[in-house]
Amino acid sequence: MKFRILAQEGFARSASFMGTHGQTETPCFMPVGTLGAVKGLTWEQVKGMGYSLVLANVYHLYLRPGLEVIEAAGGLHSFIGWNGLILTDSGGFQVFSLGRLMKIKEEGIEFRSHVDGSKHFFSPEFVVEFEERIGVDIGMVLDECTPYPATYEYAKHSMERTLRWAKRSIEARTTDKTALFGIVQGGVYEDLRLKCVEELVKLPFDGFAIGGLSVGEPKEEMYRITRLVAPKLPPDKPRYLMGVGTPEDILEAVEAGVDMFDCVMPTRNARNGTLFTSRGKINIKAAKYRKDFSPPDPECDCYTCRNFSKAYLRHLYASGEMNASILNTIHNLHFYAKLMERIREAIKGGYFTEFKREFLAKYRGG
Ligand code: PRF
Ligand code: ZN
Repeated sequence: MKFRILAQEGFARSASFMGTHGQTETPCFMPVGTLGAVKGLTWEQVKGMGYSLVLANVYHLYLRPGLEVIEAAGGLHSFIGWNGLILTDSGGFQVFSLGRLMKIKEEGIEFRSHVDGSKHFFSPEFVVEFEERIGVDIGMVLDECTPYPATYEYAKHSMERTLRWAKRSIEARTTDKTALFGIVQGGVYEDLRLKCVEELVKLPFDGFAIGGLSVGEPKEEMYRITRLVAPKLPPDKPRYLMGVGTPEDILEAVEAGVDMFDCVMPTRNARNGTLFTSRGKINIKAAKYRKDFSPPDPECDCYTCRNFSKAYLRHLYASGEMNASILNTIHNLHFYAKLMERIREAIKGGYFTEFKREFLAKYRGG
């Protein structure tokens, strides 16, 4: 793994990340392909938008199709037919949100599958082994995403356990083909966050993530913790803000020094008929679009905006056509790709602050 800073403006930076299966420029957004697919799109379309790093999930892939099938296929890349970079989240977060969590023990987490109710156990060592065996470019360690709200005592114990798991994850490593990222927890408590950073950066991780945010806390809390934590992480390693976010969130976090993002929002919203445009979000279901033959975003040059009107997309949605999901997803992921590209250009050109202000004025102004 190689990470090279290309330009910097304040805390914001643009860099190039090189992994086992290719290269990406940061700040970047990772489309969510939890089960080994970005819903509604082919990899050719994903690549065509400029994405070269996607996200998948250990929890889901472990349950279905399972390690045996992925290994027999020759690893995750060959199994899913994607030749770019892959990052897998460790599954801890998904166990908490999806599966029926049974018990968090010092040894690991016990849970029941959301698929068939069967019992399973994840240890930090097993997660690292799984990520190495399926051959992903970046693996995330097993952590506990502290819920919001949480008492100081709970957040402290949970953060300390996440730290002990981080140490065990580092010791479980057997290859540098899979880069390993540590995760900062600590809830909304500044001293816990700082303590977690202090201990975590002593370990030889290839990058660091900020977890436990965007879990229901007010935006200002999320920005406060991001602005506190990001600049304290090693400047020569990538920084990843997990599960974030809206275009506004991304701009705020880039300004604080974050390099990588993932979020279900552009893909999930697309399937619900919500489109991101340069003048804010629109809902394609709205009656006012019945005879609106203009594209979703006149400033967008994606396949959807070049060829189809809001009236047609509304009709597809109302009729339950699968092309509604596909065309909306193409637009939203293109919008996010373009946003990240403009952010990188702005940092390199030294005008990120102005870009942020102008983008938000228009986006919020409608
Ligand atoms: N931990 C992990 N994955 C995550 C999170 C976390 O805290 C979040 C929180 N926004 C999203 N995905 N492992
Ligand atoms: Zn478009």
